[in-house]
Amino acid sequence: SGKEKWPKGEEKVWRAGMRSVDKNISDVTRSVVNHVQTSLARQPYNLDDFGAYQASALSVRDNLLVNWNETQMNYTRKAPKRAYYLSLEFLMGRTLDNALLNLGLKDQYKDGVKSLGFNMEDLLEKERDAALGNGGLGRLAACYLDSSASQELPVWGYGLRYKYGIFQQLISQDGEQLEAPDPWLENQNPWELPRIDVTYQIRFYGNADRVTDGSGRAIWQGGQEVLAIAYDVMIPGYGTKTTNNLRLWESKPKRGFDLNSFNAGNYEGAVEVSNSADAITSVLYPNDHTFWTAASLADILRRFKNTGKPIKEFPDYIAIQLNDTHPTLAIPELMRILIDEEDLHWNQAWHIVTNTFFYTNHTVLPEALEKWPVPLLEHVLPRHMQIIYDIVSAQSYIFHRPKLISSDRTCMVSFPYVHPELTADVAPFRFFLQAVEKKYPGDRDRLARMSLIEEGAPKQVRMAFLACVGSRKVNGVAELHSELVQTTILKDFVDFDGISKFGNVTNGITPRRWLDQCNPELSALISKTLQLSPGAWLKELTKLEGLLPYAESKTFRAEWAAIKQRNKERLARHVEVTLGLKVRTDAMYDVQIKRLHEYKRQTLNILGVIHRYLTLKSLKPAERAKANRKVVFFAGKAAPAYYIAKLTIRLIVNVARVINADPETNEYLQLYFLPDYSVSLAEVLIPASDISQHISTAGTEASGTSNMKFCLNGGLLLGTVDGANIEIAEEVGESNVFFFGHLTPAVEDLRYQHVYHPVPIEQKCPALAQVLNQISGGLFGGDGVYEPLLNTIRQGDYYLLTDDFDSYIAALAMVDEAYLDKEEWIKKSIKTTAKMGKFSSDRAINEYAESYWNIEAIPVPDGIVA
Ligand code: 73E
Repeated sequence: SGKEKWPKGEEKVWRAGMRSVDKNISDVTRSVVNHVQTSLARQPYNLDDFGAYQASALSVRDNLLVNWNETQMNYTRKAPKRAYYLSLEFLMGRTLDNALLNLGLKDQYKDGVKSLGFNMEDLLEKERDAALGNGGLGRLAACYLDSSASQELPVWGYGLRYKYGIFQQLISQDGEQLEAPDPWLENQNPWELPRIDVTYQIRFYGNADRVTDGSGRAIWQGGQEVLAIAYDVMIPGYGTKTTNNLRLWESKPKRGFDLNSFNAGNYEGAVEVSNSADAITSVLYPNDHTFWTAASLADILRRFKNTGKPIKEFPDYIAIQLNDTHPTLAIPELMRILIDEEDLHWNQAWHIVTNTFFYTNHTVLPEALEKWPVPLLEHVLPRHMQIIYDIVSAQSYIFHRPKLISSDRTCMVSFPYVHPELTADVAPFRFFLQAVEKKYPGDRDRLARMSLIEEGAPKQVRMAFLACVGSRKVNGVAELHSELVQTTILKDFVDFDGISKFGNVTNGITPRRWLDQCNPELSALISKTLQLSPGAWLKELTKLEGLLPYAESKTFRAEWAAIKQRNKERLARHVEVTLGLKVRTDAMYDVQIKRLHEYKRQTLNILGVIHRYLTLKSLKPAERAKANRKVVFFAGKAAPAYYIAKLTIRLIVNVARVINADPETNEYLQLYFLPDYSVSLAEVLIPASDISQHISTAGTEASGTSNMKFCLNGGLLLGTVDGANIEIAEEVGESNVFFFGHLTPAVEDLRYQHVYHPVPIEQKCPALAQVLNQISGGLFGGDGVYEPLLNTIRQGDYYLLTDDFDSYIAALAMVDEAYLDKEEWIKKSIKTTAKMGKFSSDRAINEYAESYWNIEAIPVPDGIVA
């Protein structure tokens, strides 16, 4: 009829697609048309971009499913050792483009949707990010899934199917962060498969009564049960059939279950949850945590039992990686299953557990180390708390077993956490504790320091200690960080267990998403230059070294620079479309994008911007005209309750308003805070950057992973000697990075000086004092609102801004100077990309597979797996 409009007039193709046997139509086109008709029940006319995206996604999903089924069948048949990655966060971002890349179907689908009147790039933009995480830790999990599948490793992820992703960030008139919910599932999610056949019942509350037969068992009953339902997300490997699984759990009330009181949980009020500064939001609800760890373990156990192997072989077939302490309750949960349900002896169970789990620590910041109140655990998970008490006791027993033989069995010592009902089998440790005391006479501090349970009101379980004693190995995420783990927070455990339990796996990033997908032009130039197919270097990233000689080629440098320029223009277009702001593209792009946190020192950056602004203002026009033109970008979310972080955002936004409106300087300096930072926004920002900032106080940023992403895309690094910055500099050469600031060993002493020998800022750092005074004086408005933020620097200055400011400004000046020599700069950029091979998550995941999990690649054979 007259009103019905076929998309861009491609009526013939649509009609052919609808007749399923037309030979002139590609399979892709036919499949998309078919999904429009059947899955979406829509008519081709008036189909919008979103509908076309949905149909394309469902069509791609069909391809994934074939591979997914074959992969799982192959695993079942071969029954290899498998690894499971337990993480509370998976920051997946968008899927369609990644799935097409990994399947090798990008061109087919681009052409397919084009023949139906659509542009693939527009369709990709219709997908919502899966933002089930906060930042680096969750994105790391996503990169590791990509690499596991690409390396054909039998690895599954387990996590939670949150109804809402991380909040959407809005910026108010005043420049304040506002939070809106992210109902990401609202439009249905074509990438998940509900598995109503895979469900488990998970218990909470109730009573756990020890059986007095000396077996260590207990009977846990009563309380309430909640249903865990599995949703599977397919994880395709790049250039391989292997398609792994990410299983996310949804909770559903059992009939008669009062979900409201479950969620509101009176336990919340029962104990004050300590989340000082709420720095990194870990929501300390043990019901969430156990609910999914328990479901995951039940699922893992069921799969293991299907192989028919005896339970004692569990660790030969299963490795479980704990992504930080959030899933640590898996340790007492597996103990519970083995003792109470599988009838194993306590020691046998402990042997299995401590050979199954592996723990990755992601932070040494004391306020971010999880502690759970004992009364809360006792209430919600009485049996788990009992087991934790038993571990506390057995911990010392196991550590000191050799000495037990000679210990004198007559005298009982009182140890703070000997459970009175401890079973006979575990009891020997009581005698042994005397030996501990003998070994460290008077060193009750050590016992208290190492106990899984911290004294206080209330007592709290130290989750990092529990994860450590319950795991076979413990690792940090960059060399410096791993060393700090071993010499600070877990030092006593290194003394007890020996250093061989502790290791390092430096983080990595997937070059598929973080180069090929986000920077297609650069990827194409690299393939052309190396004369390799993308697959040949994207899976062997050290091949990038082949670019080094081309740094000397003027034509290559020109191509390299032109791509950077077009990426700046792409970013500028994005800012114009989304925010209506015009960004100049003939300038250096300086980017800092990450969660807002005092230790990451976005404040140092904004104070540096203000300093630059004041300096520009003080110059005569002729002098100013010589200045390097620069656009500074910030993006990042602050935890909703993190007051100082939110103030920092407010300051950045209001400084931007003043600076961008100043006709005297805005040719030389522009500043933007891009709201609602996400994986997808990072994909536009990173390829456009000339320089990015990673400027944490030395010793505070465990690794950082965006530093790797920028460098891989030819952006240079301005940073402190911290986290993975150090290893990046080792690879690319110190002459190609801009380092500044005090080093980790100096930090403690500097903090001491701040407290005991404070020097007024005017004296210590006049340039900084001037900047602070301008803010206080109202140059950026705010009527004094910034004082609490400024006072963190004036008083105490825990993150050492007053110590590092001058060297920071000097480093920025060196960046400007280096940028003046464009050809040299591009050389640095090329050399940086060329030396980033180490930071592929393929390398990292292979280290876990070989040195931790002891698993091997299980390729899916050609042909149908029977
Ligand atoms: O340095 C980053 C690191 O690159 C670190 O801060 C981050 O993990 C990244 C990946 O290893 C991290 N996130 C958390 N702790 N460290 C965290 C803690 C509690 C809740 C959520 C995230």
